[in-house]
Amino acid sequence: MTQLEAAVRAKELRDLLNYHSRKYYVEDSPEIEDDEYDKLQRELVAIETQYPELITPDSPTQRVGGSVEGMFESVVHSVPLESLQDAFSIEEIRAFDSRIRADYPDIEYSVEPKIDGLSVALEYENGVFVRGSTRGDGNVGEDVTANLRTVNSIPLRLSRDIPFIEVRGEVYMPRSVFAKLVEKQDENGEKPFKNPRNAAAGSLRQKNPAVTASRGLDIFVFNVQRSSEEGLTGHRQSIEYLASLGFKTIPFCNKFSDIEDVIGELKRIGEIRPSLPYDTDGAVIKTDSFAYRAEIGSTAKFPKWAVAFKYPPEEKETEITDIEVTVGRTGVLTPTAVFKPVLVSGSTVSRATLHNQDYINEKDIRIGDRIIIRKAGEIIPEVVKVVAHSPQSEPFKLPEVCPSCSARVVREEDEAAVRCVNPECPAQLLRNLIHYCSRDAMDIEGLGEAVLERLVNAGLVKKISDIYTLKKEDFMTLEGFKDKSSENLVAAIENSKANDLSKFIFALGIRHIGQKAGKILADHFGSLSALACASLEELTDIENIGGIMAQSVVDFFSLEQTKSETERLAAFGVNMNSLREKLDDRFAGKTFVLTGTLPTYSRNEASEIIEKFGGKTSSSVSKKTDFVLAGEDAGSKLIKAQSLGIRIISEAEFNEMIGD
Ligand code: 0OX
Repeated sequence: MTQLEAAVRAKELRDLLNYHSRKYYVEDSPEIEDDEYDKLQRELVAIETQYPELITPDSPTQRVGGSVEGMFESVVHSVPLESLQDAFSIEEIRAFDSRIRADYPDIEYSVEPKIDGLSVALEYENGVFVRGSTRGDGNVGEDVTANLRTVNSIPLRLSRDIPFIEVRGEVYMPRSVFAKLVEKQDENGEKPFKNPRNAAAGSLRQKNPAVTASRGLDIFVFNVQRSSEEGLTGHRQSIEYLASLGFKTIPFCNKFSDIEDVIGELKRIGEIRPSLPYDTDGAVIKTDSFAYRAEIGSTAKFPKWAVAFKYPPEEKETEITDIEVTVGRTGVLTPTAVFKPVLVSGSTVSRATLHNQDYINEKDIRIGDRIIIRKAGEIIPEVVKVVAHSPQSEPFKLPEVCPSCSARVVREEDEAAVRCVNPECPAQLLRNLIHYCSRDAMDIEGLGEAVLERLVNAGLVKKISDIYTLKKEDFMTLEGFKDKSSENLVAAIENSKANDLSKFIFALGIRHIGQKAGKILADHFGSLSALACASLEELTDIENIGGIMAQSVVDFFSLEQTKSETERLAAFGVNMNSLREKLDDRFAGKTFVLTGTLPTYSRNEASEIIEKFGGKTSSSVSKKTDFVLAGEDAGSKLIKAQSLGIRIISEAEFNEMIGD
């Protein structure tokens, strides 16, 4: 393809992808299947990789990129993002109407939900998204363009290339996304976000846009702040105009002239609120006519032509009957309050997570307490506060031993979670087994999640070392296994015994000890027995082994279960000594970055060779990179290396360097 042909096709693909992205994310009415979309996207990526000069800021391939260094830049809003005065009763709404109606008897109001997220301003030049900022104090916000670009429902290009427009919208995290995020945070022992609003705020202020991209944020646009196009006379009309430009606009925005109808609409929105997939913290009543808005004006703080009606949060009182503690797949102990069932925000609830010990302490939650319950984000039951302790109650403490395996639990510094780190803990067994057998660990081909799950369910594997007791006949009892496949598996298990110590250390699944740390520890200690009796000081003295890693190693090897399990593994013949030979130091002080698919080496194989010659590998290209070893389909790393003038080598050149 010539560059000209590529440019034409790239433009065609961008328009197509932008159109389908709008159909999917904004209008919720996709016209093509996901894999068709992916195919188009891949074609565009291929063209842009070959001709990086063809990349445009509105390209759908450019949603994630460019991390923020230091502070976010300030943005002065040329039209302030005003806030709203609140009303907590219908009387206040009637009073608001009376004040306006005295001067404007033919007043019309639009009513829309008030989305509980963060206000942002989005600026477009010639139809292309150029800047996005937070509301801040209404006059000065922060430039979060790179993060807003990752929000799929924000168009990178409008449906018409109008010279200039700035709009305002509310970025939010859908409730379902929030629920999954909190579950993951609990599982990882991180402090969970309190509600979808905080989660959205935290996600929008990330320094790395890839993190924001993973957070599933969404937006509703509800205002034209300023525009090079004129002629809009009212709010409802402007919402339709915004939708025609490709924005996802605020839903349920209706116009009424009678205040009783406005009140009816407030009731209606109040009823559907619990079932909406996002949080709302009220409904906004706005004077629809822009001419009237200008006449009515604003106070120093708020527009006088609008008001936010706040719905009272639904809260119920009940009694905690128990606090249950469960162990998750990552070993975190999670307490859950069990209480007498109550109906809140449309459904009956009887349990609420208490997250961790700090959360329990902060609210002093105990068994037998009278408590107030509400739904955070209208979906997740939450203990708001304790009304009264029962007379004989005592502060609740998480158990000191794992409820699943009775091993002593640990709480790491700076962590909210208490964890069971016993490798044999049944609650974590499957996860540990999957990790142990995985490619970068003991690399037992054929022992993947599905087979391991069946072995565990059949009672054939109760701990990692049981893998080495498995015989051909054991596999034959599982459905789908024949003579040959069973023999292959037994052989793969046998082969794994000869792995290098670094792989074995990584395979043990010690928290915070990844592949790289596994190698460092193997190189330093040379044997598992030496590592097992290393002190905290000895560990922290090693370059690249931090305090958290060191403590984790010490905790792991102090468990009785670790001792018996590693002894059993050694008895089965699993190698526990370092086999890594250092060839020579030709790559000493050199850093390599691997990208794309190499013709013959896997990434791990290439990294191992580099390390055997004393070099290092890194996952990102920077000025410190010495070589980028690039294979087929190399993407952004290759482009970055080119722009930094870093030497790019092929596998063939690499082989020459190592004297293959
Ligand atoms: C919302 C929301 C916020 C425009 C002028 C004053 C307030 N959170 O959903 N603000 C406004 O209106 C601005 N409308 C909304 N729907």
